[in-house]
Amino acid sequence: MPPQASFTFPRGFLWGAATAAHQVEGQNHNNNWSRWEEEGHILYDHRSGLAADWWGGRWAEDFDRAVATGQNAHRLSIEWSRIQPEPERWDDDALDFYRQMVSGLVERGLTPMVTLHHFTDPLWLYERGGWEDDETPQQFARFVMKVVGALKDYTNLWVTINEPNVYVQGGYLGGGFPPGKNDLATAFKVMHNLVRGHAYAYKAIHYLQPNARVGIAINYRGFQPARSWLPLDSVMAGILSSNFNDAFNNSLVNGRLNFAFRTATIPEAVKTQDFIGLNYYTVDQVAFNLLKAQDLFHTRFYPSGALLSDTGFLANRPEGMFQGLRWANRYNLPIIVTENGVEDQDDDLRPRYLVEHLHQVWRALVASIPVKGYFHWSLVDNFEWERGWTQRFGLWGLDLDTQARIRRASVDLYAGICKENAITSELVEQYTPQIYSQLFPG
Ligand code: IFM
Repeated sequence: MPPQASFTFPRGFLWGAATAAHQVEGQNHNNNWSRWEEEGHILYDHRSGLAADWWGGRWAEDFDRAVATGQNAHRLSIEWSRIQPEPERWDDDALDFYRQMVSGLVERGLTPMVTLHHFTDPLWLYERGGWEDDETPQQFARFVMKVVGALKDYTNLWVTINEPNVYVQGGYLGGGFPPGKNDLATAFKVMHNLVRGHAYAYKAIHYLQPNARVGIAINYRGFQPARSWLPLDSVMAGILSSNFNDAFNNSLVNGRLNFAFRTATIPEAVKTQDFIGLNYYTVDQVAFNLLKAQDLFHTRFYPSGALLSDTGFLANRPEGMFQGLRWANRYNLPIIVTENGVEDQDDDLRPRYLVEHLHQVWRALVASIPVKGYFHWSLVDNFEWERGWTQRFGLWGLDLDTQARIRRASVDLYAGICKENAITSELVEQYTPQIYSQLFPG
C-alpha cells in the first residue's frame, strides 16, 4: 500500500470547467463563425450544428453533472449575436435564457464566471469590419452594459475578452479563423481595438457593479529556444513571447501597446484588470529559419519524444504551467487558470495531463503565487473552431448523433481532486500509476 500523501490546495479554491457559447450551445446562425462554417472553412466541412445542445436546454443536465462531480464553479460565455441580433435590436428572451443559466449555476452552488466575448462576433458587426472598425469597442461596451445589467445579481466575476491574442493570430495572422486575413498592420489595428474594447468594458462593468472582478483570459504559450547555444533561436522565442504573451496584458499596465512591430498609446487601458486569467496548454520549441520568410523566419515544433495529444495539436508540457503562472505573477494580481486541458477522445493522456498540470499549479501556490482557481477545458466535448469535431477536449465525451454524454475516467479523477481539494496519493495510484513515483518519490 503506497504511503498517504497529498498536495493540498487553499480553502475556497475554485474548481470548475470552462465552456464557450458557440462551442456548446448549437443553433447559432447569426455570427461570423456560422458564416465561416457555411463557407466551408472547417476541417472536413464540420459544422457546429446542435453542438452540445445547450440552447436546447441541456446546459441544465451538464451543470448537474458538474456539481455531482465535485466542481464548485463554472466558466461560460454569452453569445453577443443572440443578445443583439441587429444593431438596434436587443433580444430580451435571449437575455432571459442567460439569466436562467447563470442563476442555474448559483442555485447549484457553482460560482459563475462569465465571459463576454469568446471569439464570435454578430454578423452585422462582422460585415462592418468587426474589430477592424474603430467604433466596435464602443459597440462592445453597449452590449456589455446590457449583459451586466441583466446578470449582475448572480455573478461579479467577469472575463471581458477570451484570448484576444488567439483571436488576432487566428483571424489576422493566417491562423484559420474568420476573416482569414494575414496582414500585420490589420492585426495591429484589431489588437488595438480589442484593448480599447476591454478597457471600455472594464469601466462599464465597474460602473454597474463596483465590487466586480474583471479580467481577460490570455492564452499563454511557452516559447523555448530549440538550440540553447544559438542566440537567434532565443531572439525568435523572445519576439514570439512578447507579441503573443505580453503585448495585451502589458498594455493594461502601462497604456502602451507594443505589437506586430508597431506601437500605440492607449491611456484608458491603464489599470483595467482585477485578476489575470491564464489559459495554458503547451510549450513550443522555436528555431530561427532563414527559409521561412512567410513565417517571420522561424519554425515551431514539439520536442521529439514529447507526449502528444490525439491529433498532435498539443504536447504534454506541464512545466510550462509553472512558467505561465510565474509570468502571470509579474502583474501582481490574483491569478485564475481560466483554461487548461487536452484533446483526447480515449482519455489516454488526459488523466496524466490533468494531474501533472495541477501539480504545477500546486507548486506555484507553494512558491506564494496567488492562484485562486482552476477551470478545466472543457466540461463536455465541443466544437473546436477551425478543427471542428476532430478534437475532443471534454471531461465528458459527447455522442453527436444521440447527444449522450460519455463518462471518461477523467471525470472521476477530477471529481476526486475537487472533493478532496487536493491531489492525493490514492487518486494518483488509482488513475495515473505511471507517474506515482515521480510525484511521490521515495
Ligand atoms: O476550444 C478552445 C477555446 O475556445 C479557447 N482556448 C483553447 C481551447 C482549445 O483549443
